[in-house]
Amino acid sequence: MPRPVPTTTLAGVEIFEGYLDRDTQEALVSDLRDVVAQAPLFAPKTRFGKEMSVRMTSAGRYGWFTDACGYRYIDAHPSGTSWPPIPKRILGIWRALASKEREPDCCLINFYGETAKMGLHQDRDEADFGWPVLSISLGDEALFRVGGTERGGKTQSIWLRSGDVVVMGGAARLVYHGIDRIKFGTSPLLSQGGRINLTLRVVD
Ligand code: MD6
Ligand code: FE
Repeated sequence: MPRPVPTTTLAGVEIFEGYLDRDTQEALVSDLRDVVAQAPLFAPKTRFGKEMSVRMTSAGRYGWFTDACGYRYIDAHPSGTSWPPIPKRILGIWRALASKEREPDCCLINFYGETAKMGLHQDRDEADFGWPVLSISLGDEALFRVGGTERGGKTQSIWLRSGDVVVMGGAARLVYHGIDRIKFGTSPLLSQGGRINLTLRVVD
């Protein structure tokens, strides 16, 4: 299969709008319920001591974590249990759009409730920026802001919807990006509302 063409490109960030159909989205939610049953969502604190508004957990060899010691990858859930494997269906999306050469080491799962957001950041806790980062949006719409590789540059925004996939690679691997807000209740996928974002990365 040739690689699909992005429907939109924003500062080099590729967006595949509507890439996942509704059945696939539902199957992913079911996969994630199994992951969260083994590795429950938690609300991490940044190194500044502030609790993040998203709740998170991970699957894979590594999970992303933050506390007073800073941002890093850790090899077990904070409870001590190992991170569950990344569901096969998620690896298939990575293979189709990100890389057939290597599988991701981490699938970070972020859950956004009604008031959650994510400040502008770069994904730079990985060893090799030659590998892309892929993200999957499920549930409510979210306003995604993309800037350049320097903080304070001009930014552009796009609404991400359930089933959209984003790939940040090449010259766009280190662009600043964040979620300004979600539009709660805009998707029927999650019965209680909210949004899930999955980010897949090669870590080391
Ligand atoms: C989000 N996304 O969509 C936040 N990071 O909730 C990210 O932080 C992100 O979409 C790296 C690559 C793609 C992304
Ligand atoms: Fe990110």
